[in-house]
Amino acid sequence: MKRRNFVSLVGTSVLAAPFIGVGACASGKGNFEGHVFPDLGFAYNALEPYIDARTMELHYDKHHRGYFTKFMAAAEGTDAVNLPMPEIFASVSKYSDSIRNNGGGYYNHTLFWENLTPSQGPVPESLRKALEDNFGSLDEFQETFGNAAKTHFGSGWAWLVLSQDGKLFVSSTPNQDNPLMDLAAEKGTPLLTLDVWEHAYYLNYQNKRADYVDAFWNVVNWEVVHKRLTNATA
Ligand code: MN3
Repeated sequence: MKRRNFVSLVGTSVLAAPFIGVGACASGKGNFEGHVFPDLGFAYNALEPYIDARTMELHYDKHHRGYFTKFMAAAEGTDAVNLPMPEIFASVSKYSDSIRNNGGGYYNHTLFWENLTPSQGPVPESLRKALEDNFGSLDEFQETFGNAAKTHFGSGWAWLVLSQDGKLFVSSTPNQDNPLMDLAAEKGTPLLTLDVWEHAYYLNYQNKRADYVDAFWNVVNWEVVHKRLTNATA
């Protein structure tokens, strides 16, 4: 069942959309195939013990779906209906707060599920080299990212980002903002993200966000991070 879900996920335009979206500056609108609520790609219990099934079910089927539904309602009657999310985010300050918040919630969770996997492989060599070049070592990158996730005040997201000038950096954003947004303090292409809203971990980890952040490294999909970097630099 897991395998079939995974195959269907990579085979659909739904999952391709965020990858296309990440490189939207180069690919333009031609690849846009509409806003779709994506498949999760693995069973709710697949990430246990690191992320528990109940949290995954609520997070995907209630929180993520809720953002998607509210975004679609907010987008109705505006040009956001026919624009890829990265293009909306590039001028998000011109849209309503609902498009910013719910569009961010829709898109950020899609990126987040994609960069999780129950069957983690090694860090691809060229990704490892990029992380070493920018952070000194893989360990130092993980420490920097982990600290951003652990110390971000309140609800938000931690990010590994590719800047316009080709450098990798770590940032965090409040609420459902992301580095693609014109109003983000530090802008670029997202390569890896971690949701640090309490709904992402509270059932299993309660107030211990740091334990959740440390556990995250066991389920990071390095292949996807590598693919996003490759697509963004192609
Ligand atoms: Mn969330």
